[in-house]
Amino acid sequence: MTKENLSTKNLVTWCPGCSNFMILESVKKTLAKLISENPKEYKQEDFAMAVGIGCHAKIFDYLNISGIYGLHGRVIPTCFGMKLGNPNLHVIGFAGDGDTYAEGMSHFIHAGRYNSNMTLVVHNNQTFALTTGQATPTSQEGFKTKAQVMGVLDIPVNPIKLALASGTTFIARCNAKNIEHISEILEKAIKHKGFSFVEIIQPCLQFNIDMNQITKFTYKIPDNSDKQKAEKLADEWDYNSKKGKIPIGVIYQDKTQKSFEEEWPQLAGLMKKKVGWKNS
Ligand SMILES: Cc1ncc(C[n+]2csc(CCOP(=O)(O)OP(=O)(O)O)c2C)c(N)n1
Repeated sequence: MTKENLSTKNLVTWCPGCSNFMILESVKKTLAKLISENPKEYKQEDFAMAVGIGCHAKIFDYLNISGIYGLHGRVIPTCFGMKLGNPNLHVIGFAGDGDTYAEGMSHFIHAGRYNSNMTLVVHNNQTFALTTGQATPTSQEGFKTKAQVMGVLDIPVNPIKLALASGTTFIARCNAKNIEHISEILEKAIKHKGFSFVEIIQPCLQFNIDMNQITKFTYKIPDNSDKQKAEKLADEWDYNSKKGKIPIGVIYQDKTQKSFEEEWPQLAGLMKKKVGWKNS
């Protein structure tokens, strides 16, 4: 299995220099590694994805795994539906920050509570990029757009804190510019038995160039499983300031909770037999 097997022939239409290229590369690298190293556990045909609507969602056209091009804000319930249909699938959702933290916010909170065994990758460029740069709930204060001409007046939400508060059992943050690091974290997220949330901070070179500067504030942390420490790490960056520190890595992991699929006897039965409903 090579990264080429995971590529498609579709023309890539992201802007030149967009960090979505790096996210795509990291995903291919991770899946190729998992499939090559453990072909019994990880088969290309057992990976499935759902995407939202946005620049991030074009990954659907460039990544050679099955899936559903979803609706804006509905990546999580689409992934959840796939898991209910066949809990043996390795399901990955690719979503935008607008997608996840605006229209999709309630799904994000409940995903933490449900702890379904799937991975959510949020491409957080702090703007609704595809619709030409309006502010999302994680945009920085003062961010001037065509729709927010006075600059954003509201404080950004902190998705890491929300994930912690709603019981998410795997929470990580990455920087889109670091392919090696994303691959390392994504592998851990996919192997995690429960809901894994990987937020990838990325600049939007077209609509939120300001956040291009934040890379210099990022620093790597060792994997953490202490909740109080995770809360402190989450507090280190408020999605606003261009100073201070931005921790990247596994901010919190709890390996003790059962996943949704393990809790439900019907789904646990399908996993034991390694089949979906169709062949049960
Ligand atoms: C239900 C619904 N609401 C709104 C839209 C309009 N819409 C399409 S793409 C988009 C912006 C996407 O922004 P984000 O999720 O942050 O992804 P990005 O483009 O930044 O990757 C919006 C608001 C839509 N297509 N469907």
